Amino acid sequence: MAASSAQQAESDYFSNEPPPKDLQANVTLAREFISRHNDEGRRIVLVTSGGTTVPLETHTVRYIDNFSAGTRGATSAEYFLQHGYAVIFLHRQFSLLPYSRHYSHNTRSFLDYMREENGRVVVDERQSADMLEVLRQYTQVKNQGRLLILSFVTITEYLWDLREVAQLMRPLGPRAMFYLAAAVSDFFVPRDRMVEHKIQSNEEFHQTEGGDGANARAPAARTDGRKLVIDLEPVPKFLQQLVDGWAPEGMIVSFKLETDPSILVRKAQYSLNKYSHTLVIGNLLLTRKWEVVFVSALEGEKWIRVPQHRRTKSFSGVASLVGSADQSSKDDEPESLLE
Ligand code: PAZ
Repeated sequence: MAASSAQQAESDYFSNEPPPKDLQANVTLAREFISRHNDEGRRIVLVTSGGTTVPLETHTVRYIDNFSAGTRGATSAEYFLQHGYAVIFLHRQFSLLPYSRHYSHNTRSFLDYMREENGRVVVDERQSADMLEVLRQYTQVKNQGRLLILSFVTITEYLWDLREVAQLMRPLGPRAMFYLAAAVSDFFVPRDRMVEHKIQSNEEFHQTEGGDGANARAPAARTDGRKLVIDLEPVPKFLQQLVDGWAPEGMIVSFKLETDPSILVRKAQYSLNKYSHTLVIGNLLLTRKWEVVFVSALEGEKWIRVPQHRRTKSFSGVASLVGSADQSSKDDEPESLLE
């Protein structure tokens, strides 16, 4: 049978882009994790979180990145764990992690949570109650081995890990869930168009790469005179493959980020129809911590908002938004979010 264009794009991508060095180690960990929780009849969710980078050079000095801090993914992972799931947390290295996110990546040092008493380090009383709650949840999850943390940096590492883990989850059938909150680059530099060494700004040191004579394609990121020219290629759309090829029975929740409110719902609906996911959650860059729109075949369009008085900086878990926030129809006027 002839390969479909999606299968062809997949095979081209994965034969051109080398796997990450830690892929086999990740696969071994994921296989053991999935099989253990499958034997115990537990639901397993793969949460992706944080942004992918697009390296411009093989020995990478420069890369393109995006805004994502991993707040949505890390927060949602905690709620899945609270609801009994086993979680594979595939995140951008050094982005926020479940539980430790409460004490990292903010302007306070973790040392501010402690003080010295009789030559020993103790937790400051003012922090103790909150920290105890987080510590209890974390310890329970750790003792039960319900959280597996894997990491990626580049778009290619992300896609390799996603594909391998999704295929390992296939035997779970409908007990597998994919919660795709990572901000994944739409464009990249293919390996065969990537310069090896640091791109030089000084014309005297410009590289003369591109080997194959007249057939050589120009590097995707290169200097032209004193300008830096970046000419990226589209990342093949693998979301359909997730449904059709890698984990056809799993529940797939994907996110759609936009900055223009007038196209958000349309874009989410487009993704829903095109990729046949169970649910697409739309959000806007500026308001993503307070409101999201659920778009599904079953329920159409449903806005979920955190009430004004509960809007704190760290709130970002859709799983908890579902449980406790106002649920209003699309006709409701969003509250001002930039107070
Ligand atoms: O990581 P974060 O909490 O800062 O942001 C979360 C988010 C906006 C990346 C996520 O909710 C999302 O929309 N992910 C998909 C992005 C996309 O359209 O590719």
